[in-house]
Amino acid sequence: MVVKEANLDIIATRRSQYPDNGRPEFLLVGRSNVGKSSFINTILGRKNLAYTSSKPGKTQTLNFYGVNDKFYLIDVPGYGYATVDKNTQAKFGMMIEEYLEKREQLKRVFMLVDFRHKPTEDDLLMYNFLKYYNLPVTVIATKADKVSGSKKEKNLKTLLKDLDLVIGDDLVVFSSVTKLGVKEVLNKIEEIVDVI
Ligand SMILES: Nc1nc2c(ncn2[C@@H]2O[C@H](COP(=O)(O)OP(=O)(O)O)[C@@H](O)[C@H]2O)c(=O)[nH]1
Ligand SMILES: [Mg+2]
Repeated sequence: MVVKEANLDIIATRRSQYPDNGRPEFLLVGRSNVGKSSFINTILGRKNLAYTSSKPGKTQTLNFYGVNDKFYLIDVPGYGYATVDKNTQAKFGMMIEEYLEKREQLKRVFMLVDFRHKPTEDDLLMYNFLKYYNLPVTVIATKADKVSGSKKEKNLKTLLKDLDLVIGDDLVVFSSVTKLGVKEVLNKIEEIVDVI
């Protein structure tokens, strides 16, 4: 797939604000700093489309990035599973549940985890939460460039064992620095978008 066009089309907090053109959607979830914005910029081949920063942001919104007038990638900036206060967490929970509950356009979730570490309690909770909604998941193991050769296999084993993926779910080892995994992700998206 060649990314010809990519724009931040819609910023939403409520269902009434979501796009209504029926295009397939892919949601990104993951702790703050895991590399969600970098993932968007990298797979779309844009330097600064999605805002990246080492500081978690404050606004909790669903950001719909329209690609080639064919599908949306959705980023949820400013959310760190456990790092925000209870009130913010509750608001986020409602926003994401409102979205997940009934969204036929949602075709697959990209769940980002840090390849350098064991999945956190929050990562495991999020995976189970997504399974509760029966959503197909591709786990993206980010920052692979920071994992040395000898550790790669060990970390991969730990991830697969701890997450215990259901049939149909899969995992892509990814790096925004070396672009490892970019083609694999784009092919996955293309496969889904093209059959619709
Ligand atoms: N080495 C390396 N750093 C990364 C990678 N992806 C993201 N980062 C860095 O991790 C930090 C957080 O990334 P960001 O995309 O803003 O994470 P977000 O909060 O999940 O959107 C930034 O300093 C990025 O440059 C990667 O694949 N490799
Ligand atoms: Mg971000």
